[in-house]
Amino acid sequence: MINDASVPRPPLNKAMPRLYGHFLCPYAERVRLALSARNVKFERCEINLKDKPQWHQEIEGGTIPLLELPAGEILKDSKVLMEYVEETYKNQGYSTLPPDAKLRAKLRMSIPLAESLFSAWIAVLSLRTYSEPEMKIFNAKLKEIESFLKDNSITAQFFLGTANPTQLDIHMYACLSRPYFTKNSVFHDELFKHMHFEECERIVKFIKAMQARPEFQAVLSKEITHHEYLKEVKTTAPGTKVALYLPIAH
Ligand SMILES: N[C@@H](CCC(=O)N[C@@H](CS)C(=O)NCC(=O)O)C(=O)O
Repeated sequence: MINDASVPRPPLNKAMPRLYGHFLCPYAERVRLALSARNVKFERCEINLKDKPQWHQEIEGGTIPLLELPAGEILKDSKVLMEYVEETYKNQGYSTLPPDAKLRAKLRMSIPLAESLFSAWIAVLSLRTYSEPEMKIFNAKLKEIESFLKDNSITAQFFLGTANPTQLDIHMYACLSRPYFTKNSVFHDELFKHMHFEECERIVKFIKAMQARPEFQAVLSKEITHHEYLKEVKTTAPGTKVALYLPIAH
């Protein structure tokens, strides 16, 4: 845990890869899920993005997630890292890519849909309070994703109808869970009540299915952490960004 700027860089872990991230970061969570799908043992190193050490700022501009390999190379960017994990640990866990090339193309074509929902959510949260135009855009995206699930998933659980989650599920989860975490949070009345999750039973089922996967239990971002963060966000001015801080409940 890198709680503040004074913490020195930990020595290289020669036994396993180390993932620099943060409990709340949706990009780091994607990588943790991809590693867990492939049953990879890795070390977690959570960094306080509000008070970054110099050494972290010097690696790839102080972003997360970063994957430090046992030989010392550092890889960055969640999509790149997910692909790296998929290709490097072929013989363990399960693949997060469907075997059919057309389905893989569809998966890659559909990631922007998850990202557009996330952007719509950031616009909603940044206002701190209900605003019809932003919420309309968010709910339209939610509906589009619900229709995608209806049209593509026979099991009505994962996005491409697969038995195990794919990279699309991982992207979708990271983007859908954040707005869903406003349920029972300080933004419940202000925001959650205006989100049309009650009309999106497939999405809710999907979120719960991801949260129930045994291989993800140790690495999923927790509700308690999001609720604490949202409390902090509520005390700040609209439009300001609250850096992912430490320590935080987890
Ligand atoms: N494209 C990058 C985006 C990663 C990203 O935006 N990470 C945020 C944290 S969630 C970050 O490092 N922000 C730098 C900061 O807050 O100082 C990826 O997919 O990994």
